[in-house]
Amino acid sequence: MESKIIASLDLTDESKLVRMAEEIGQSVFAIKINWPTILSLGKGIIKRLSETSNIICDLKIADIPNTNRLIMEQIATQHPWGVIAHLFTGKDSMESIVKAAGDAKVIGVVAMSNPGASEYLNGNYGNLVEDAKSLGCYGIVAPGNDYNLLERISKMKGNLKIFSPGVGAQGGGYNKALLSGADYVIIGRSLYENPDPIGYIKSLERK
Ligand code: BMP
Repeated sequence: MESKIIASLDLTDESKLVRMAEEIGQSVFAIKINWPTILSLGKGIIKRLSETSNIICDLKIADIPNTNRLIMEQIATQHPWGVIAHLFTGKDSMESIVKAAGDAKVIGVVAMSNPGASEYLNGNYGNLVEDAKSLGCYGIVAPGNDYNLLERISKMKGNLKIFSPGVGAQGGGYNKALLSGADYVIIGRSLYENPDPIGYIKSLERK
């Protein structure tokens, strides 16, 4: 069965990152990389890691349409499997990303896993999910450590896939996130800091 785990390899040391990607890349659905990795190693790391797994670039793009297009065009040259962008900047900003994404799947953020996300962002998930559907997103990001919110979001997701971080280091549980509606679970520190990452992946999938 295809894995539902996305390994968030938030590493800045190239040899450590490549070693880990080679070790786990075929055992997970995808590897997600974020700003620290791309700032440290350059965008060429996207293509390099694509030899090991599907790569999702977590850039949380959140600017005016023209700047979003310029960012997306740079990333599209590396042909990642997917890219994460914000939806809160409005429909025009997301439209511009989807248009420039080429083959990359666009995943929009509708709610986040950190405690402060409840101050401004998470109350607006309803509008953001509707925008993700109508603007051609492939999926959405919703927290895997807030089961109640995740369930509410999953009831309105339509054909969108839900990608859920917040599992492991941020307190969420792998099975609980899946039972609450996640299609894929994003796991960072508890996986890449584990001395036996493959054993950890297997232990999650066995439960
Ligand atoms: P960790 O499992 O180590 O907490 O990492 C989670 C990863 O998911 C990080 O790369 C973080 O930036 C990202 N993330 C998150 O934690 N919460 C969100 O709401 C959205 C994210 O992209």
